[in-house]
Amino acid sequence: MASSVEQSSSPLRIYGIARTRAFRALWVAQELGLDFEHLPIEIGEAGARAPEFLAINPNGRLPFIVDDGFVLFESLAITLYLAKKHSHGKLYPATLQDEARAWQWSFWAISEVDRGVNIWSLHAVRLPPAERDAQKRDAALAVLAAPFRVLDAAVAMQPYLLGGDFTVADLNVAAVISRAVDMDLAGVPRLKAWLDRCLERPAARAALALKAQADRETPPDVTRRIARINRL
Ligand SMILES: N[C@@H](CCC(=O)N[C@@H](CS)C(=O)NCC(=O)O)C(=O)O
Repeated sequence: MASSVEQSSSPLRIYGIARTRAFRALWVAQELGLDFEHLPIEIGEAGARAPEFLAINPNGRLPFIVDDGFVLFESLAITLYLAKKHSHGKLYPATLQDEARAWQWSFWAISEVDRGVNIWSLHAVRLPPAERDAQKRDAALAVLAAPFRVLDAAVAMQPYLLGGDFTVADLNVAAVISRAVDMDLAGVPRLKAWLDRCLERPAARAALALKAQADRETPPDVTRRIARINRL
């Protein structure tokens, strides 16, 4: 059943600091040119797990949105919902089959690559060098090798996942693996070219700038907490 909260002055509120999976919601909102309010709350007790936010999203995780009183959590459900609401037949596919393929790639991204990319980025880039675990980093790369080959092949003969046009399928997969831009992707050159194409879009660049700023402002203690809370 849908939950609802009191109406705010903005039609759409996106909760979550841009360093988190809130980046995905921020990207789609920019892509759609929406009027929205960003509430960059943190993870944990001081943020998403504080009583006032648990009352909206009882999972205590980020992101979540409130859209005209309609509450939604799960980052890729949010992108699919907003794309379908505001761009049916364009960013959101028009046909039943293409819609199903957008779901397919979204579920694929969450189940096949989301955790691996996060573990890799923490232990290759985001934790202080002395605290990075090379075994975890290499194990994550090993897990990602097969799905990355699948993605590389999917964009070998066409510029985007569903064909000639950028859709929410591309946005979801590229957002999930966006931190892979720091990886050596020489072995999957078509994936790399596709990822660059997606992340060079003005809306992606705007959301990436928020993410980069949040990364820069994140103290090491918070990064350690992220690794601990999310068991990465
Ligand atoms: N599958 C969820 C995952 C949400 C999630 O794990 N969010 C992280 C931040 S990126 C979080 O809130 N972690 C802190 C916690 O679990 O307390 C989604 O895609 O929205």
